[in-house]
Amino acid sequence: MWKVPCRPRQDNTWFVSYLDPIAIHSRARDRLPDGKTWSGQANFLHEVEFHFIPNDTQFGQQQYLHNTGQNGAVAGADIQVENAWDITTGKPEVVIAIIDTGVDIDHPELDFTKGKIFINPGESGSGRETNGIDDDGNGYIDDVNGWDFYSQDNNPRPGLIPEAGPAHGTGTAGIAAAQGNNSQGVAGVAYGCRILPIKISSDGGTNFPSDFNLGRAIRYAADYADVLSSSWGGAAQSDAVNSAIDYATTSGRNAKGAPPFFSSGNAKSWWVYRFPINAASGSYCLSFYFQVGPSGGGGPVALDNISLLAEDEYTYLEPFFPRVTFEGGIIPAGWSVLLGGGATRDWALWDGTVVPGESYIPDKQFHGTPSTWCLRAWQPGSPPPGSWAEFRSPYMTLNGLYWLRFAEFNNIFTPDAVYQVRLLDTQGQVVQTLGSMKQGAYNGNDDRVQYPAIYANSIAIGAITDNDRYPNYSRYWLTLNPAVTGLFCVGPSNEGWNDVTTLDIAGQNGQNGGNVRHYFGGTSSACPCVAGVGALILSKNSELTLQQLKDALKNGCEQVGDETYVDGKALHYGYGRANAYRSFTVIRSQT
Ligand SMILES: [Ca+2]
Ligand SMILES: [Ca+2]
Ligand SMILES: [Ca+2]
Ligand SMILES: [Ca+2]
Repeated sequence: MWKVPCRPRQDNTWFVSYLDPIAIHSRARDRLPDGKTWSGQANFLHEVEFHFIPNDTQFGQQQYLHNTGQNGAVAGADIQVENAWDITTGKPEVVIAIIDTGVDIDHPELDFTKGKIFINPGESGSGRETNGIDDDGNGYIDDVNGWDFYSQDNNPRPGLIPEAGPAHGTGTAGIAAAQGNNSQGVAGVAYGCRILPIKISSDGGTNFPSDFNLGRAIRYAADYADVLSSSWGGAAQSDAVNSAIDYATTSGRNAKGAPPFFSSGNAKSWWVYRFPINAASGSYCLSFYFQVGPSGGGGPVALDNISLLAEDEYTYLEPFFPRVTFEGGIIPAGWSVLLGGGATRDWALWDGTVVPGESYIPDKQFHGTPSTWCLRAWQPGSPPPGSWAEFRSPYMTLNGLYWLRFAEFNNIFTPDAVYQVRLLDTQGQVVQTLGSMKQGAYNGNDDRVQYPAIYANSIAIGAITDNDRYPNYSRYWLTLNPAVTGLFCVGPSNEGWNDVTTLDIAGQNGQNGGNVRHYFGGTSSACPCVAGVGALILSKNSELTLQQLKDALKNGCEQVGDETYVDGKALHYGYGRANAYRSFTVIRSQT
């Protein structure tokens, strides 16, 4: 007899139990309505541990998704998405608006012809895409795949020029939903979901529309998308933008409320640089060269965590594998300090102790590392104009393309000071200036969450490194409204041991000549990462209200990082690091 004809599912799969397994096929046929066919298979019970790993060629470099401890990162410091993917990789009905510099919808990983991009049903079919008529009467002509709110046209693509600026939106879109498990490139967090590209910049990625048009962009996103991801900010408060955010949270998703994720903004003192090296076969050394300019004055600079990466922009190489950290107060063997022009104490080891009388100090160590020591160039009093200090690596054999990666702090405040990284030949001559550090990169202590992330109805997303440390750039301060916290939660990003690998504009355009980039990060990266988690949660349960979605995100967060959580929150991390699988577990218990 039938024990239980149970678990009918929408896809016409039934789970049945029968005491006589031999007879199950004939009995099942007997009970089917006319015209229906039957196929069945045994359902063996066994212990399984799911860990779906997609076949994307660079998935192993996406430590923000699956952190195995790459290059010194902390295993597990990720959003635990591979476990969530066993339940859903995102549904195409769930749409993520990427409000940014435009999205490369011709990219093979975001291909609008292959269902990766939202299609406006009111502007598609029967030639409505290109008839020059606003067929759906929404105020936008032929808006079939998003809208450009800067140029006011229906082309949401970025500027196609070989520069990194326009590639920002393709990078954020890739983190959220690059096509996964397609044997190429990367996998997005919610790669089964679709992207709605909302362009809010000029082709160069540098100019932005009026507050009025920013408001229209957010309202448009709220009308068609389930999740809004905005990796921008810094302007003054605006009623147009505030009311659009309110509109998303109240009218979005058929009045269930669409989550408006905003990056908290980047600030502060330490930076990770990458400079390209292009060397003909030979022996070279690196020089970090700092010279006080003719107008005098200096300001402290500091240096830490020097690595050499392969041409692939990811693999750490000898001769200082994985990195020079100065830990224990030791200058590594073979490195040397040269002084000249009257300099007396530049490029010395420093343990982070505040030096009395200094008006400008690197106020914090490089938080992305467990490091205490760094190398620091600073001279008390008035260093003589023209005095210089050089920190030289040992000689090494190079041949071809490499990347030099290092962490740097500087507060050089005179425009004529020189702070460069150089490649020297065996005669000590400069054969290539790899790059210059920007003057005054240190920008004070304004760590406040930027607007619009700071707005009460926004969801502000900060960043955490791949070793669960505060990355120093991630803005976190509380809002002026004590009832509202500055930061909701954090997503894994750069300034630990690895940067963020995501999509680049396809081909020669964008940050590099390929389809993928390896040097992305900031809160710009953390925001679409968490927005992707939000899209996965809504793919699992589309009925959640905005508040339920926020609760699922919040209760899934891991309380990680190097500080104490009070009432569930930490100053630099909000509710903690987003975790897709834990949020799924929370929803299971909620529903
Ligand atoms: Ca229209
Ligand atoms: Ca039309
Ligand atoms: Ca892929
Ligand atoms: Ca490219």
